[in-house]
Amino acid sequence: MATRIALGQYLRNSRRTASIEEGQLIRLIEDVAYASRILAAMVGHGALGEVLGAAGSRNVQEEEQQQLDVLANDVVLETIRRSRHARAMISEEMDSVAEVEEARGYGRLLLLIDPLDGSGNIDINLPIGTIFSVLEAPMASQAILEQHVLQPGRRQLAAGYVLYGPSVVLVLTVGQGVAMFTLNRQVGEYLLVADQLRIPPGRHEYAINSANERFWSDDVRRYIGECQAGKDGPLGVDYSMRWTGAMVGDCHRVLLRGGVFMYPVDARTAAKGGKLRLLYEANPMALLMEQAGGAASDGQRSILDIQPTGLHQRVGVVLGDAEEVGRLVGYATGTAP
Ligand code: AFP
Repeated sequence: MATRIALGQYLRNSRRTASIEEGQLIRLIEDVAYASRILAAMVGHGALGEVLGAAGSRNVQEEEQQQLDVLANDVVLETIRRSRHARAMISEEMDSVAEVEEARGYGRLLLLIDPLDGSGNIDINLPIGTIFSVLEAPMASQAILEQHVLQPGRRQLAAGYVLYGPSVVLVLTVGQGVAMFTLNRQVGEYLLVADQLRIPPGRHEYAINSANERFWSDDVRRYIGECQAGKDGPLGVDYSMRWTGAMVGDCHRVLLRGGVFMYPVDARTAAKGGKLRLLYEANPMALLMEQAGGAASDGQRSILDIQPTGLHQRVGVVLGDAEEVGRLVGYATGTAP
C-alpha cells in the first residue's frame, strides 16, 4: 500500500534554499503541529477533561476567556520557548509581544497565532481551530518591538490552520500552493491528503451571521439580498447559507467546497474596525485563499496589502471564491453596475 507523505517530509521537499531561516521555518511549523496534537487531545477529551467552561478572565480584546483558550496559549508558548525557532509570539490571548529570550541571537521568525479560534463552540462540541502565521523577525540580536510585527500579510513566510473536527486537519501554505494533512492519531503524524488545493468555482453558498443584518452597509445588504432572491432574482440561481461560529470551520468549507465567508465591518463593529483580527486571523486565511486561487478583501482592497497599525487590529473580511468576492467589492467601491 502506498504510504502518505508526512508533514515533515512535505516541508523538506518544499524547501527552496539552504538558508537558516527556511530551516527554522520548517521546524517552527513542526512545533505548531506538535502543539496542535496536544490541543487536539485536550479538546478531544471534552467534558471528561475537566477544562471546559470560562477561565474567569478576559483577554486584551475584552472577550471572556475559556479555560482552553488560556491552556492552548500556554501550550504553544511553552513549545516555542523550548525549540527556540521563534524570536517572539503574538497571540489573541496576550496583550503584547511575548519575546522568546531563549531564541535571542538565534531565532529568525515571528509566530502570530489564535491558539483556539471559535471558543464559543468549545462547550457545545462544534468546530474550533488554531490559526497561525509566520513572519520574518529582525536581525537575531535586536529586541522584538511591535513595529517589527506590523508587516503586511503579503510578507508572511507561512500561514495555516488546524481544524479540530471529526478528524483533525492541518492546512498550510509556504507560498507554493495549499496542502492539507490529516492527523493519524495512532502514529501521531500529519499525513498529506491533498496538495495544490483550488477553491471550486461557482458554488452558490455564503457564510455570514445574519443576525447582524440591521447593522450591515448597503453593499453587503445588496449582495446578500441578491443571494437570497435566488433564481427569481438578478443572479438567477439559488444560494444556500452556512455559519459555524468559527472562522476556521467556515474557511475550511470555503476552501474545499467554494462559496464565500463574510464578517464585514458594520454599524455595530465600525468603532473597533470590525470583528476579526488582521494579524492572526484575516492575514493567514487571506494568504491561504489567494494561494488556492481565491481572493480576500476588507471590502475595499486585498487584506494582504493592508499595512497593520496595531497587534490586535480588526478588519472587515470577505474571502473565498474570487468572483463572489469581486462582486461584493464592486458594490462597495462603486465599480460594479
Ligand atoms: P470566538 O473565538 O470568541 O468564539 O470568536 C470566533 C470568531 O472570532 C470567528 O472565529 C467567528 O467566525 C466569529 O467570531 C463568530 O462571530 P459571531 O459570534 O458574531 O457569529
